[in-house]
Amino acid sequence: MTPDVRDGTRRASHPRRVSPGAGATAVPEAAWDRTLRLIGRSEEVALACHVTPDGDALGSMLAVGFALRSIGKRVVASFGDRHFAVPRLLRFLPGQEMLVPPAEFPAAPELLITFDVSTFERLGLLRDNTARAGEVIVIDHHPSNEGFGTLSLIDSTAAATAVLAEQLIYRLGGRLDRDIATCLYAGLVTDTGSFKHASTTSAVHQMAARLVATGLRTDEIARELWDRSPFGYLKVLSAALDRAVLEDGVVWTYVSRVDRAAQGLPYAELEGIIDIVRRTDEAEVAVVLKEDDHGDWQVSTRSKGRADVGSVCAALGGGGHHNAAGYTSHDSVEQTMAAFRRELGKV
Ligand SMILES: [Mn+2]
Repeated sequence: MTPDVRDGTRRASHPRRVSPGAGATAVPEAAWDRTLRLIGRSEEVALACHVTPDGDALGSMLAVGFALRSIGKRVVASFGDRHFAVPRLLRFLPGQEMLVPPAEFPAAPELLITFDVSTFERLGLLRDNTARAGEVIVIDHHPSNEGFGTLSLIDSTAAATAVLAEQLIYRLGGRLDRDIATCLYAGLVTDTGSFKHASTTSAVHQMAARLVATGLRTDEIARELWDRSPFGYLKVLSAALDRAVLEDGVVWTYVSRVDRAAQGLPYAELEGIIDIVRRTDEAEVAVVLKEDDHGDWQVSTRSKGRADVGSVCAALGGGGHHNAAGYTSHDSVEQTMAAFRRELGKV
């Protein structure tokens, strides 16, 4: 061991903290460097994630928000939903004081960073703000990402956007504390389906270990994310399962606005239904149509691996991953399923 390592001067001479998983992403070093330069010259950084945010979108955004604040940046964060509200499942996440409704978001941010947003459309009400931004850094892991920004940090091999968010935090000179780790962990467990999906690599578990080491209550996070619902959920789930159809390897069902209204159940509570439907042994593909508050059908799809539902949903105007994807349909349930089957037959 050389003296400069022992007394720490070598470490101190490095311009940035070396991350435990450095080099583990497919993002080119030049893109990281440019990101740090853009952040370095900005006093305020605007952050956006996709509409109806999930744990990965909101968690990644808030985690990076904490790190930016710790290096003295002003941070403003949002997502472009018409009815701006953090989904109930994610209200336990720290850092929500960084959030503002779309109407209070900077009209033309100097620097905007997006999280888990695969298409311009998924910015919702923040599309104009994004179009007018000076620089737009897109941080994402969707293979279908359109690359709508001025700089892309996209790694389709990453299990979650949270993986890239962790890298950015280290490169900013930040370190994991319990708040940051809670946000990143929410992203990691959401997108790996509680470490069940094929994306759950050893690197994922190593990241989880780093996060848990900050003192997270993983049991409490799990209960918040998956193990609680209002009683009305049972009734809506029952109606959805009762009308489930199994045909030619596809299991599908739907939940209408009427179903939800009868139980006073918000749309966001329907998230987990696909996970029950997709367990059907006889089906290779699972589909759940969920009618949102505007009368559109939000179509969630899952594959066990043979069919690429990501391509199917992309062809229908949505996007996602090989085994988990979705899109919006303005047609009836019957027309929506007919169109889905047509596309599924092509892949
Ligand atoms: Mn994600």
